Amino acid sequence: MAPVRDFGELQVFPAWIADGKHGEMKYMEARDDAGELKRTALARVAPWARSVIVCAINYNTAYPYSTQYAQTEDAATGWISRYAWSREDYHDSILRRLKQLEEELRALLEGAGYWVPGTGHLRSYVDTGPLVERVYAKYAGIGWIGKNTCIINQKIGSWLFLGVILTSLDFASNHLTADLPAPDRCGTCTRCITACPTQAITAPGELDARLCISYLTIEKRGEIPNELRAGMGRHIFGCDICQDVCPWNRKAPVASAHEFQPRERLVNPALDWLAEMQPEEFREVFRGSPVRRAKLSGLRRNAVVAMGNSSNKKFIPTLKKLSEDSDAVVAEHARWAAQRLDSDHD
Ligand code: B12
Ligand code: SF4
Ligand code: SF4
Repeated sequence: MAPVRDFGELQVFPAWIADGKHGEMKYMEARDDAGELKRTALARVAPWARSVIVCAINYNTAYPYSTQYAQTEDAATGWISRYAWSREDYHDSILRRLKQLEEELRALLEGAGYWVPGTGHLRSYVDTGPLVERVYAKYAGIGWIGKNTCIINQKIGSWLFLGVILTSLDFASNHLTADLPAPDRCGTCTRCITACPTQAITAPGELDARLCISYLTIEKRGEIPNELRAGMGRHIFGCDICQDVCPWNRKAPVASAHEFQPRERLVNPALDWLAEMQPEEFREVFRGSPVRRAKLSGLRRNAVVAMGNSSNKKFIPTLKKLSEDSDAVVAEHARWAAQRLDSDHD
């Protein structure tokens, strides 16, 4: 639980937007009637809000990390990030859990005489609320904001989804007098910064989304800038590297929830399968999956770039064929990839 406050970290956000570090994620720029960025204007956008209940759930599953696969695999496969191979889109599964919690809380408070039906508010969000979730997670005591910008819990690590319930109840007014927020335990470690293939972590805790593989593979539409393609390696959707290398994830517990378990074939999937996927199969394989956000065109584009980065010359005939694809973006990336493999020396 965190109180609604103008936390110092929130001042980073407007500068981040002004510098254009959000790239093409226009929804991050949403403003209220006064022209303030909605995500840092909670007190104005929801003037009734007094406290934020922040929930975190572990989505780790018992599969090796991408950094381990990269050393052992035969370069014919790619990487769909740990959060996205799940059976259900986390937005749906977390929101369902939050709504259930809302109901239970309402009933509990009503029973105790703290809630009069028809008054007060409880409103749940996953990603889309008028707030920067990680800042509230920090002040709710869930963890510290690591140098990789992720919330890290000392016992669980960072494989966490966050969800928030805004409430008009003043649960948290004295809350910050407790041992919160959690102390920063990154210390002198800089593993995530060093391991990031595209140097997207430009300073401890600061990320330029335009350089981040997660942004490039999930949010970026159309062409991926030429100079960033090689750094994407064999990532198809999202990126886990800055969390894979984090010492706090070395012993991360595994979640048992069914919805976070991988869909068949999505752990380290075959690149040619994805690059040549047709709309019908896309709909079938990714029904209700977060991967749908990239759309078929984006997924195929990413798979083609990964083939180009694979050093696997077996892909050249497929890439030459895809160079003539009716999807102009796929075709252009396939030409780039074929050329890259052609010029690779054995
Ligand atoms: C846009 C977005 C992205 C963008 C931008 C990421 C980013 N770091 O900003 C992209 C597409 C790249 C992305 C990637 C990922 N995302 Co994302 N993303 C979001 C979203 C919707 C908004 C984040 C945001 O506001 N960014 C703007 C920046 C400025 O804010 P911030 O990084 O949170 O930074 C705050 C603090 O770090 C602090 N701060 C920043 N710099 C500094 C510097 C100093 C010195 C200090 C003291 C503080 C400080 O102030 C900032 C706020 O003003 C949130 C959900 C939400 N509504 O909050 C999910 C969210 C952050 N993402 C999440 C996840 C899981 C991921 C990925 C792991 C997915 C993947 N595997 O590919 C990666 C991780 C990449 C990474 N290292 O961050 C989770 C994070 C869970 C966690 N444990 O932290 C969230 C909370 C979604 C959720 N509901 O669970 N994401
Ligand atoms: S998600 Fe990948 S590309 Fe983005 S900051 Fe982390 S390591 Fe770098
Ligand atoms: S890898 Fe090291 S510096 Fe990066 S978030 Fe983890 S502990 Fe912090």
